[in-house]
Amino acid sequence: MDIAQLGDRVLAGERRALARAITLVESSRADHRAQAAQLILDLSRKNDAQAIRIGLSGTPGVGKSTFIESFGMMLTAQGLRVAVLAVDPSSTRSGGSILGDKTRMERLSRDPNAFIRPSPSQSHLGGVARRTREAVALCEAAGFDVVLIETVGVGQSETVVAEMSDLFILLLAPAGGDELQGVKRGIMEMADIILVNKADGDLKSAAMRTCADYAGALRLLRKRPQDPEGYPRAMTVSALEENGLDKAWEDMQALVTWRREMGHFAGRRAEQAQYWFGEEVRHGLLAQLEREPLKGMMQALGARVAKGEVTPTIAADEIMALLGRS
Ligand SMILES: Nc1nc2c(ncn2[C@@H]2O[C@H](COP(=O)(O)OP(=O)(O)OP(=O)(O)O)[C@@H](O)[C@H]2O)c(=O)[nH]1
Ligand SMILES: [Mg+2]
Repeated sequence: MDIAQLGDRVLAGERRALARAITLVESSRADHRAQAAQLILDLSRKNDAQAIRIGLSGTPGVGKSTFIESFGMMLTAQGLRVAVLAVDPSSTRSGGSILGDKTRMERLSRDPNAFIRPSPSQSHLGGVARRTREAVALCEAAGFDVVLIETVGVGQSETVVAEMSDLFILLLAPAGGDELQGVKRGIMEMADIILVNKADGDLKSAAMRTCADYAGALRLLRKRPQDPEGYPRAMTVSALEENGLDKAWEDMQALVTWRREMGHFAGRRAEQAQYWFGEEVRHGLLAQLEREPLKGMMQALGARVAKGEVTPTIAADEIMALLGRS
């Protein structure tokens, strides 16, 4: 495969080249990894277009797919090009994976200004995440104005998506009671905008109450340097009736503009690059333990530890010494 040529076609915004490039970065074959790394490097040198990367998280059924379809259609109607990617924490999750969802996002998937890419099926979140991050960079190089990265909110996936996004949006459903739906504090602290969805019909007043509760909770959080006055904020939307989406987009743009002017936008991307560097190193070290010769040595030393012939600490030091040398 001619990597330089593939890169040029991605830069020209060719969808088939983009799809092919994403397949390349998703491959775990060593030769593909090397080509993918070259491709990403080439593109990072040649491309200076910046998309707004929007991470979107929410529990199953909250309306992520419906929101992405409505919100995406609104953006393409404004002449913007929209890419949709997903980070799936598990390959076996029930409910709609974004692939099954292509049917649900029927209008958007037929829109020539939209590009929808299902999540790579892999059980290891870290592996999927690293590749999705590269897929984001590819979409950006292909000239998409907005890249939406969806994740269902379980485990570590929100953190991973927040680390590849300029904006992190939390989608919530109207709560029955007055409890804060058990959204973890750590997740709240990552959110730039909370959208309480389904603010329509019978659910409207519950949505408004829930929104007020979350607005209150957000005000209690420690102020972050990357936020202007009034952010992070909570608002109601109806993905189904397409209400409040224009306002949500306006607020997202205002936040991005402010962060760009204040240097937080570039600053955050720089921090994220460091985060992913650390992740790659950690992942690489762990991968060494799964390969020979270290794999066999781990087993042999493990057996000796079990028999009491060597202490866990000294055995671990032996492995660490080998890692240092390899
Ligand atoms: N009333 C109302 N229902 C909605 C709204 N948005 C989504 N729904 C409904 O909620 C259900 C779940 O919507 P989805 O968009 O599939 O939710 P999701 O978050 O993608 O769900 P998973 O993919 O399973 O995680 C569907 O029956 C939607 O029609 C809304 O704004 N108002
Ligand atoms: Mg869905």
